[in-house]
Amino acid sequence: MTTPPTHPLLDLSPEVAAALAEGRPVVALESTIISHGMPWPQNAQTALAVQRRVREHGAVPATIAVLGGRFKAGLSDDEIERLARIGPAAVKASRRDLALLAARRGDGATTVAATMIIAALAGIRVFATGGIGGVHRGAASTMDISADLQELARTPVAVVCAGIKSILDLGLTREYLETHGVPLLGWQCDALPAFYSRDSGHPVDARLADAAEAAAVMHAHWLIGPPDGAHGWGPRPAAVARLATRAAGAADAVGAMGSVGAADAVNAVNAVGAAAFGPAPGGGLVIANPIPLEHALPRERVDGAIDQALAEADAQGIHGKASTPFLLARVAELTGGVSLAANIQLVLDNARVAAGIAVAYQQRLQ
Ligand code: PSU
Ligand code: MN
Repeated sequence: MTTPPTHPLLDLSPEVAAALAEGRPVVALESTIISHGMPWPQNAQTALAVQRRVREHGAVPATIAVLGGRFKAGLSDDEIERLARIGPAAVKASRRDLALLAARRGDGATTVAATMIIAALAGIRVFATGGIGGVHRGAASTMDISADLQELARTPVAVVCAGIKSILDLGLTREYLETHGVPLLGWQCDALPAFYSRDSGHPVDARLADAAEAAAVMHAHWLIGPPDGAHGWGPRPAAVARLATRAAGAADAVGAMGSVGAADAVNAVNAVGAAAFGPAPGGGLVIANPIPLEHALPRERVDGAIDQALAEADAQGIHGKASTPFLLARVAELTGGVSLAANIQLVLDNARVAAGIAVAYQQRLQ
């Protein structure tokens, strides 16, 4: 088996590189949640605890950031602590920032969008976070729509989150995802969770029963999605190499006999696709996992803080990339420690669910 070249901008930690090469499950983790999503020192503690949770559930964590212009998948504890200490002074890096950071050898904490890009370049298909960006309230006039949504439309990564925070317009966010063909799936739930609370009053597209079903949907989504050779520069998983070998066998059979069984034909088509394009072309999926019941906050408790934070942002003319971090920080201040504690618990639970899905997806590829 020849190992394809890794991407020129990508650095995998030795642990992540080994896991990917051996076809073991890996879960990507973002770093804007560390720098801009939580205060020091809870941000560093949470980032490390999330990594432990991923390991406890059978996968290898790959925390992602840009350091010295390099796209890092897998950070050391020291690198995580450095980002956590810098906090909001770190560059919040979304898709449009990546090329500049690379060219100028800068450091950046990656948003959901940028983390998806780097995960996909590495060949990582599952990603756990807290909340994704979305369509902001008032977007009809501000046009403030998170680049996370466009990334979900184009980049083949399943994002496990606690739904969508109600600083955003949940109805419009659902419409946007629908337009762009992004499945919005509930993890053992029918209602779209709203981050601190388990039910936003909006539905998901479908309920997932378990990790095997999530893996089956991901697999099918990426068989349907248009092939894109740019994704998957990481070490080629052994499973893909095996599929390619099977495809070669099936092709030989066609040559020798002039015909082939249906199962072999399907395997051959899948394997040729997988071998040529990496295992997973197509766009992303959202898997929304409600905050554990015992940590959920009543909606009324958070709504007042959100309304006040939105009014303050408006009065202070806060917009663009500053908007989401401002709202997150203000809601956290206004609700005291309660929302931060809930935030930590939901991220940990998303890490558990994502690890299970990564294990099931990898088994599916074998
Ligand atoms: N929502 C949260 N917590 C977060 C974020 C969003 O509940 O930490 C962060 C994520 O990194 C997300 C980013 O990708 O904010 C979205 O920023 P923007 O709306 O500027 O795209
Ligand atoms: Mn925005």
